[in-house]
Amino acid sequence: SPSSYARVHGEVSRAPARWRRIATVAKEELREVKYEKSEGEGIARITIDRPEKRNAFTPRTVMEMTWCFADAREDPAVGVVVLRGEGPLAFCSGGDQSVRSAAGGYVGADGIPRLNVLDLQMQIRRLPKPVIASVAGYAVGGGHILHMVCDLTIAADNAVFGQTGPKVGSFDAGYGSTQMARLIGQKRAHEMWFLARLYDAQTALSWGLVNTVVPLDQLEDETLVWCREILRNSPTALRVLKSALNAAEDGQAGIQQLGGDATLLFYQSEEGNEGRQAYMDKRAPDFSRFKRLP
Ligand code: S0N
Repeated sequence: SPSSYARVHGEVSRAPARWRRIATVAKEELREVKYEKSEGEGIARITIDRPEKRNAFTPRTVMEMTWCFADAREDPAVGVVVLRGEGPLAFCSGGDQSVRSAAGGYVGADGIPRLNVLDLQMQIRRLPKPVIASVAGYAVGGGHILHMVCDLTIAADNAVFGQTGPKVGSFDAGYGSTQMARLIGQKRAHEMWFLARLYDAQTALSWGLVNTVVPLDQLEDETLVWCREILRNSPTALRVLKSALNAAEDGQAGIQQLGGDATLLFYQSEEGNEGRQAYMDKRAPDFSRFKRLP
């Protein structure tokens, strides 16, 4: 007999679905972001390109950044990624308030409200290559959070940092709060969010919010030097260290990332391959030659 739910709502259809196969997922042209790779060097550079809005991001800007970060991740020639804003006035001023809607997010051309910058934050954290924020001018609101989720921040001496959320009716209770408290401590994180003040580059440096401060005209050169120094180092060591440094904060997802790195290394070992080879040869694996180290 039908359930009480079915009596009220009717039976749920069990008809087969009509599947439409999507053979390609076309990437669109970049309109709000510039994406570059340094020839023969392994540096990818993503530039938010809306200087007239102090590089505020729309859902489209975030999508474009997501595509670029995905490309940088997949390209084995890329060893380090730089995120920056176009022009000297702003790294990023957060979500574009002119497209924020009461419907629950920022609305793009398709009319759908999104908070997709949260996915971008996770993508940066989980990208197994160093990501450097190169900050000139304002890094405020969601733009401030973007620099915080990057692995390193190089600031120009004109950089200005802060959260405006409580003034403009927004907040980030995710990384924007937890990562900030990890970086600068609970008291300062409370101050930064509660008072919504702006802080200069030297204050940010003294708080541990950025790694170094350089004159504005040296920002690009200094960022390149840091990239090149990193690129000399072991990519596997960098990958595992990034996972390890993020693991506790990221909980199970952090352990998954670190665990995935362990699997990746194990798959490259003779011991790991003995198991696979034995399965393929239809024989019992012989692990007797592998040491059980203390
Ligand atoms: C950056 C500021 C301090 C720069 O001041 P300055 O140099 O005096 O320039 P302005 O004349 O103010 O600005 C120049 C033009 O740019 C426009 N503009 C600047 N910022 C934005 C913006 N964020 N949105 C839309 N337009 C912006 C100005 O309007 C101006 O245009 P014209 O010339 O046409 O008048 C100063 O500009 C400033 O304070 N900006 C606003 C900063 C801000 O409040 N940002 C939003 C904060 N909130 C978020 O970012 C939340 C986003 C987020 O990360 C998040 C996280 C978790 C969950 C949800 C979210 C979420 O997405 O909401």
